[in-house]
Order: sequence, then C-alpha cells, then structure tokens
Amino acid sequence: MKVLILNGPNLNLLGTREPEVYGRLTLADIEAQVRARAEELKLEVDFRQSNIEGELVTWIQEAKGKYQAIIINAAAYTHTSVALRDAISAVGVPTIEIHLSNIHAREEFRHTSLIAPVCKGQICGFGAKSYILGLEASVYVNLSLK
Ligand code: CA2
Repeated sequence: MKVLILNGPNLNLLGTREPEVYGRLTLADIEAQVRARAEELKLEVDFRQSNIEGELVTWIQEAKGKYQAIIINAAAYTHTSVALRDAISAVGVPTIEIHLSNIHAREEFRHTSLIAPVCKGQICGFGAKSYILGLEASVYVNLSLK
C-alpha cells in the first residue's frame, strides 16, 4: 500500500522557531519517524513539503490510481484553501487531515478547516505523533471504511 504525505507552507521551518507550539523536531526528524513506522506497517511512503498551494493541488490530483491514502498537514492553507478542498474532493483518494498542534485550542481563525469536510477524519494536537497516528489511520480507512 502506498501513502502520500503532504506538508504545507512553513513546515520546512520546524525545529527552528516556535518550539513551544510545534516542538523541537525538524520536518526531516518527523519524516524519519514516519519512515520507521511505515516500515513496520509495510507501507510505502512519499513524504513531500511545499510552500506553493498549486503544487500541493497538483500532487493531490496526481495521487489518483497511485496512492491508497493521502495524509495532509496543509498548515495555514487548512484555513484558507478552497483549491485544496476541491482537489481532495475531486480525486477521491481517502485523505486524513493532520496537525501538530490542537488547532481547536488556538486562535479562532484556526478552528475552521476548509478541508475537514472532505477528509475521512482529522488528527491534531499530538505533535509529531499526529503523523504516526495518521499513518495508522491510513491503514484503517483502507481496511474498514471502503
Ligand atoms: O499544527 C499544525 O500542524 C499546523 O498545521 C501548523 C501551521 C498552522 O498554520 C496551522 O494552523 C496548524 C503552521 C506551520 C508553520 O510552522 C512553523 C514552524 C516553525 C516556525 C514557524 C512556523
């Protein structure tokens, strides 16, 4: 089973600033943890980051027929992007929304996710473990929610 893991804008800065909100791990550290768990689960993962909305949209479109699940931390685009929502909805690949922080416990503008209604579910607030939980959920949605 192949899983596409997408990371949105500024997540390339992880580990350099705001450790009290996002932790001290870099995105490369998180990727290493994800790859270790993926090996145990016998999953093949592609792990990508972009600061460009359109690039994320293109990667979602291209996932059809290639990946059995998408895990996305859309970062700030979570709260703004109709384009990402439409792409997830159009492509029909089961998608899991994840966040490092608990977006519901933060500023009001982070409480709304435009992508949540077209995702299978949302995992937030567990730091880097949100990625691992997302990986496990990707197995689950392919087993029992098809
Ligand atoms: O908690 C999350 O994973 C977020 O998706 C992170 C986004 C934020 O806009 C969402 O509301 C919640 C921000 C990612 C930017 O990360 C930074 C890392 C270090 C320094 C500055 C930003």
